[in-house]
Amino acid sequence: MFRYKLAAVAAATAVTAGLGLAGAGAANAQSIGEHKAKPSATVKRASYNYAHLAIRSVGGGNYSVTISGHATLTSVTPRNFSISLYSDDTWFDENLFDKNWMTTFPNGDFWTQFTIDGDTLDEDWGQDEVYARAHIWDPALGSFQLTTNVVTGSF
Ligand SMILES: [Ca+2]
Ligand SMILES: [Ca+2]
Repeated sequence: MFRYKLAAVAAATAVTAGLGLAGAGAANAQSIGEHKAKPSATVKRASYNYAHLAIRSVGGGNYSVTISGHATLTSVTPRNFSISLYSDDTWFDENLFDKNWMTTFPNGDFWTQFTIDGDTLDEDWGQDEVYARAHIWDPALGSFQLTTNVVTGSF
């Protein structure tokens, strides 16, 4: 009973505001509503996206490659995450390796690890520069890419 009365009062107030101060009343109601609908945690989560590449020798001319990061997503769908490794070069960044159809964690974090031979990473005479891109899919945002740091080595 009490709730019904409150709702009726609120509705009457909204109508009065709408009739009396159409512009200001509507704007105030909207900004208050938005403030309540977006807790600060959501805003913080939206403020960072990143991808990180690490490469370490595991012996026998092989290397362990790890790509990790975070993507701010509206929702997580299966197979929403792929990666590509590239050589960092002056004229043409060659695609060295792909790993497709992985899925991010529910919070948008992602992580993948694989072992690759040094010949694949040996993209230059002398020193090699390798980076990765994470390809992310979101049903509302579409597809986007996050580029990692460049790892330098003699692979
Ligand atoms: Ca290079
Ligand atoms: Ca090389």
